[in-house]
Amino acid sequence: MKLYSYWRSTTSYRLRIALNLKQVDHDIIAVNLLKGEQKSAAYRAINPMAGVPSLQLDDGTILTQSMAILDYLDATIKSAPFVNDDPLRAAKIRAASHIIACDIHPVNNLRVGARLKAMGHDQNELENWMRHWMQEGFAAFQTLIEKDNRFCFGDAPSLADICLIPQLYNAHRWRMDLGPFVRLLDIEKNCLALEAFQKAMPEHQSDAPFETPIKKAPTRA
Ligand SMILES: N[C@@H](CCC(=O)N[C@@H](CS)C(=O)NCC(=O)O)C(=O)O
Repeated sequence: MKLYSYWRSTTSYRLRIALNLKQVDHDIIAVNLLKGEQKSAAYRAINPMAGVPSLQLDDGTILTQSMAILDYLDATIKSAPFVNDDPLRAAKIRAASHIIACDIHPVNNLRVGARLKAMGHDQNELENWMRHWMQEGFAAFQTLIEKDNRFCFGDAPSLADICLIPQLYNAHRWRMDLGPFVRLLDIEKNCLALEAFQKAMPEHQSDAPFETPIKKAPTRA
């Protein structure tokens, strides 16, 4: 498979984690969002919404929309399930995941920030905007997940963790006060102790403008 990805894109980060959890061999094709490569005619032919990620399957089929691709991977590869077989539990996992995928990410996307700036807002206002939506979304997310398991739902990463960890990366990037979200930070520590998550981290991507060696997974006390 081929994953069209940008190192700092949180939706690409979701898929990098997922492909690692499912142990799918894949090549990464970097699309530089800062250079606007996603808007080129060649890339729009792959993804008409001009965003990453896109996933090309071995038979050449191209899939778009990270949540749809995650569903496809989960339906076709049974190991490391992303949602539970129980429909009620699956709905709860999806509800938490959609807070990030539908309520936080779209309003904080690069193109939304660019539009806000074009309307006269400065960088400081843009960062406050992004922190606002993360604050609201994380507060709701934290009430929907389980209280004391290693991950959002149970003892293995689910779709909710796959969505949460990239969004937390953005929260750190934009210097959000995560004091009220200790449960989320605890889950982040548990996820980033796993190789599938570590290998997916933005700073470990070949298109990142700097290189950091993959740290050894910390052992859990
Ligand atoms: N809903 C889409 C969103 C894809 C998306 O817009 N990704 C961002 C990066 S996280 C992007 O490519 N933005 C480009 C832009 O806004 O110009 C998905 O989940 O795949």
